[in-house]
Amino acid sequence: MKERTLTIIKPECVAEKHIGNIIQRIEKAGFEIIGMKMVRLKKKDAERFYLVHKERPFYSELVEYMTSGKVVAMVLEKENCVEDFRQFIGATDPQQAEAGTIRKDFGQSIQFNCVHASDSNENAAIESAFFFSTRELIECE
Ligand code: FUP
Repeated sequence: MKERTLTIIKPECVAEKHIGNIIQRIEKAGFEIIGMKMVRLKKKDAERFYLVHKERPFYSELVEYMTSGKVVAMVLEKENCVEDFRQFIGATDPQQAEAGTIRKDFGQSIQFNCVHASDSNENAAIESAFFFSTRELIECE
């Protein structure tokens, strides 16, 4: 069955003009883009998006970073999408990421790790609704 995931191309990656490269790799890997938008997150939005990390020491830095520039949010669709996309982007820390993954090739550090990806189907639905209304997502089926 097809699943969806939410990904974000993060500020440093947008600033370094990697949007095109990353989208090309995502498409070539078989993920269908069914929603896409560029936004500059407000502080309260980033705080809400990363609320699960509120108690972690890096929370305020993460919020500051994610509001520091434009980001590109996308909803992707594919069989086994959530797990496959996390494999495809590589480990959270780019230094630990496997060769050929997006984070390995474009990430700079555990914070500047170039893309976000949902970690479960449940979070994919929540995160997708954070950025997109239902009518903004293309029905592929
Ligand atoms: P991931 O699901 O791979 O994005 O990783 P986590 O849920 O563990 O972390 C969420 C975000 O917090 C990461 F994208 C980067 C950030 N982070 C830090 O900035 N510092 C850390 O030490 C760990 C994570």
